[in-house]
Amino acid sequence: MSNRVAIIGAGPCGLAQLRAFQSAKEAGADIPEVVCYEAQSEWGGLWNYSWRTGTDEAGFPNHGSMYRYLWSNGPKEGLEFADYSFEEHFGKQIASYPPREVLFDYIQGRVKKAGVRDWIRFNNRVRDVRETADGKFEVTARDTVADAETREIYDHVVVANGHFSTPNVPYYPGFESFKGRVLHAHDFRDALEFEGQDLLILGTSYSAEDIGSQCWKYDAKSITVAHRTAPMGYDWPDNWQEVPALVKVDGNTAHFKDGTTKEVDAVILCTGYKHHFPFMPDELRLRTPNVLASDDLYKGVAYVANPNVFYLGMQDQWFTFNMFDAQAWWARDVMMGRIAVPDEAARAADVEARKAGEAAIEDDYGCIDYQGDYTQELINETDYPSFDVKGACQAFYKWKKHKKADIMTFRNNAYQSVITGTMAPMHHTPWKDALDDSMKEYLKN
Ligand code: NA7
Repeated sequence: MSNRVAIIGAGPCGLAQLRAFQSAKEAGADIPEVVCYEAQSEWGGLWNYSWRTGTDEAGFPNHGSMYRYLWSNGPKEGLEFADYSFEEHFGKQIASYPPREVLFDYIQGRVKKAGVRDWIRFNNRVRDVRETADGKFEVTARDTVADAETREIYDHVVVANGHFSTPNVPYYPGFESFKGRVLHAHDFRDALEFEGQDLLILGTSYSAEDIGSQCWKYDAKSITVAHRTAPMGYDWPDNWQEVPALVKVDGNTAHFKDGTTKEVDAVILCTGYKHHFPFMPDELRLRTPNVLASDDLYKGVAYVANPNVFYLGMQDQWFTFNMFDAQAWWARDVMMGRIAVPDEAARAADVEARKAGEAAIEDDYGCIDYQGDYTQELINETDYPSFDVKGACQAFYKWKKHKKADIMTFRNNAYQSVITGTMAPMHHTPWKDALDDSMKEYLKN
C-alpha cells in the first residue's frame, strides 16, 4: 500500500478526494498520508467566488471563472452528494437551482463535517511534478504567503485543478481597435457592468447562454449571439437575437457572415476553456478536448501511461459533484490497492472503447445516459453509497424540456431528490425577478 498522496486543488474534485479518503479512515482503514495543495486562501475552487478579475492576490491569473449572481444551470437533484443530502445540510429541502453562495455552503458542509481542512495547504501553488528514478513523484510548490518553496515525494498524484479556468481566446479582425471591452467569460464578474449596453456574445454553449441571460436579467439593452456552428435555438426574449458567425469588427460595428451588421458596446467571448496543466511534465500531462470520453484516461480517471497519476473531473459535464465522487472513490481504491489496474494495452483499449461509445451517441439525452452509466460503473466498483442514477438522469431530461419550453423560466421548476426522495419546493420568486440571490434570501421558502 502507498503511503503519500498529493492532491492538486481543493475544489469540488479535490474535496471529493479528501472525503473519499476520510470516509475510508472513518470505516477503520489504514489510509495514506494525504496532502492537498490549494493555490487560493480558501477551498471550493470554482465556487469560491472572487471579485478579483484577471489577477489573484498572489499575482497569478485568477483561477476561477465564477461571477456574481450565478445560479446553478442544472437542477441540484442531478448533482446531490449520495453521502450528504441537501436536507442534511440545510435541515430542510430547498429549491432546485441554488445560487452560488448556497452551493458553496453545501460543498463546504460535507468537508467541514469530515474534518479534512487540516489536510489542505492553502496559498500553495504547485509549480512542478516530476517522476523520480524510483517511480515516485517529486512535487514542488510555492507557499505564496510564506514565500517559500517545498519539494516533497509522493507515491500518487491526483490532478484536480479543473478545466474551466484557462480561457480559449480567439482573435477576430478589429478587436485591437474596438471601442469598448472585449473580454472572455473567464473575466466576467458582474452583469451590472453591462446595464443599458448592446452586447455581442460569441459561442453557443453554457457560458453564452448563462452570461447572456444574466445580462438580460440585469437590464442590458440587447443581446446578440453569433454562432460559429449552429444557433442555440431557444425562444429568446425580444431584445435577444442569434446571428451567423462574426467576421470582423470595425469601430463598434460587428460584421456577420450573412452581411448583416450590429452596433455593439462590448464583446464577451464565451468561447470555452483549455485543459491546462503547466506544472505537469510532458510525459504525464493530459491532452484532451472537452468531451465525455477523455483521451488518455483509463476509466476516465487514471492516466494511461502512468496509472499512479489521476485526473478528476476532466470530462465535459452533465453530471458533476456525484460523478467527481464516483471518480474520487474509485481513485482512492486504486491507491489503496483495493482495485487492480490492468496493463497499459488494456488501459488504452478501455479509452478507445469509451471514445467509440461517445461517437455513437445521437443526442443530448444520449449524452446524459452515457455519463450516468459511466458514473454508475465507477460506483459499482467502490463503497460509494449507491443512489438512483437513472432518477438523476430523469431530472436532467426534465430540465432540458423546461429549457426548451422557456429558457428564462426553467429555473422556476422543482424536482425530486434521488437521495432522500423528497420533492423540492418551488422557489418563492421567479428567477428573473430574484435580484437578491444571497443565501439568506434563497432559503426563505
Ligand atoms: P464550451 O461548452 O466548451 O463551449 C465553447 C463554445 O465556444 C462553443 O459554442 C464553441 O462553438 C465556441 N467557440 C470556440 N471557439 C470559437 C471561436 N473561435 N469562435 C467562435 N466560437 C467559438 O464552453 P462554455 O464556457 O460555454 O462552458 C464550459 C462549462 O461551463 C460547461 O460545461 C458548464 O458546466 C459551465 P462551436 O460549437 O465549437 O462552433
